[in-house]
Amino acid sequence: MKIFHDDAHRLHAPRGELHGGELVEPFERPSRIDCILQWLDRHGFSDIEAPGEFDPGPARSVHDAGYLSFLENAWSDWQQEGFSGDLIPSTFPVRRMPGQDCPESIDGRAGYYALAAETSITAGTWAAAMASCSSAQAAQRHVASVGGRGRTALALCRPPGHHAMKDMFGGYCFLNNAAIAAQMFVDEGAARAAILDVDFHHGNGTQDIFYDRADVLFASLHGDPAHAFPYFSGHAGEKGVGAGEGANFNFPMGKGTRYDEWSQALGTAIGIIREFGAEVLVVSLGVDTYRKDPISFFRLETGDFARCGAAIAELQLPTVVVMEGGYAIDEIGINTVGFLEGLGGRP
Ligand code: Q9C
Ligand code: ZN
Repeated sequence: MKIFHDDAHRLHAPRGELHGGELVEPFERPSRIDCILQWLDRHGFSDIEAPGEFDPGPARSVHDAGYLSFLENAWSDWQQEGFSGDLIPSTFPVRRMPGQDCPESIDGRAGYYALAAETSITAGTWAAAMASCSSAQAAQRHVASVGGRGRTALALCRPPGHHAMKDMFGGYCFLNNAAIAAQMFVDEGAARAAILDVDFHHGNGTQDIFYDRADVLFASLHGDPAHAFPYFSGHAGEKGVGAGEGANFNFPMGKGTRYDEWSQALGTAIGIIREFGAEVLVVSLGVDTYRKDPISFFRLETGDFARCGAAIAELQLPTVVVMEGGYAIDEIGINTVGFLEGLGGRP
C-alpha cells in the first residue's frame, strides 16, 4: 500500500491546549505521527512517499475564500496586533448576538472563523495544514491513477481535517483533507463518491461541506453529541438538505460502546454506501475509538481495527484512507497498522 506523508506537520505544534481550565500539552501532537511511522516500519509498510505541492484549487471548492485567506494570514495578523502567544479564539458569534458579520480585528476574526477554542494557530500552522492536505491530494491522485488491484492509499495527515467546516476551524482541524480528496474524485468525473468517517468524533466539517449535495454521501459513526465533541452536530436526524437530503447518515453511540455494537452501525453504513452506488471511497480514519483513548468513550480493542478494515475492504472500492484522530499515543501505531492490514493493504 502506498503511503503519503509530509514531515512539515511538525511546524504545527501549539504550546498548549485549553482543557479543563488549563493549558495542557496538546492531545493532538507531532509524536502521534512518529508512533504510526514506527509501526508502519515494523510491519513492512515501506512504500512511503512525500506528497507534491499543495494544490489550492480543490481546497477552494470546499472551503470559503475568506476562510482560506484568514488561515493563511492569521499568524502574521496576530503578531502585528502585538500578541506573542499562540492564537486562541475566545469570542464567538453565538445565539442572539446581533452582529454576525466578520469583524476587522484579528481577535474578532479568529472567533468568527472558529468553532471551538481548543485549537490554536501558530507560526507554522498554515504550512502544516497545507502539507497535511497535500498528502490527501497525493493519495487521491495515486488511487485515481492506478486501475484494478492496489487501489488503496493512506494519507498520513496531520493536522487532521474532518472537523473543518466550509469556513471554520476547530477540533484540531483546519483544512478538510477527506472532503478535498472526495471533491477531487468528483472533479475528475466520479458521479458518486462516499466518505465513511470512523473517527470517534462526528465529522461535522465533512457533513457541513456536503450537506446539500447528492454526489457525495457522508456516513459517520461517533460518540453521541449529548456527551461528545462537537456537541452541536452528529444527531441521527441530520439527513441532509435539498439535493443532499438522504445522503447524510449519522450513527451516534453511547458511552462504553464496544465493537459488537459499533460494528453493527459499521455494517449498516457499508450497506448504505453499496446501495448508493459509490464509485470511490474516502475513509476518515480515527483510532480514537480505542478503549484507552484519553478524550473519548468507546471501547474498541486493538484487534477490532483489523476487523473494521476488513469489513470496509468488502466494498472493493478504490479507497483513500485519510488519517484523522487518535490520542492514545502508545497504541495509535498498532491500531492504525491493524486497520491497514485488515483493509488488505499488505505491504
Ligand atoms: N480538550 C479529532 O479527533 N475536544 N478531533 C477536546 C479535550 C476536541 C478531536 C477535548 C476534540 C477534537 C480529529
Ligand atoms: Zn476524533
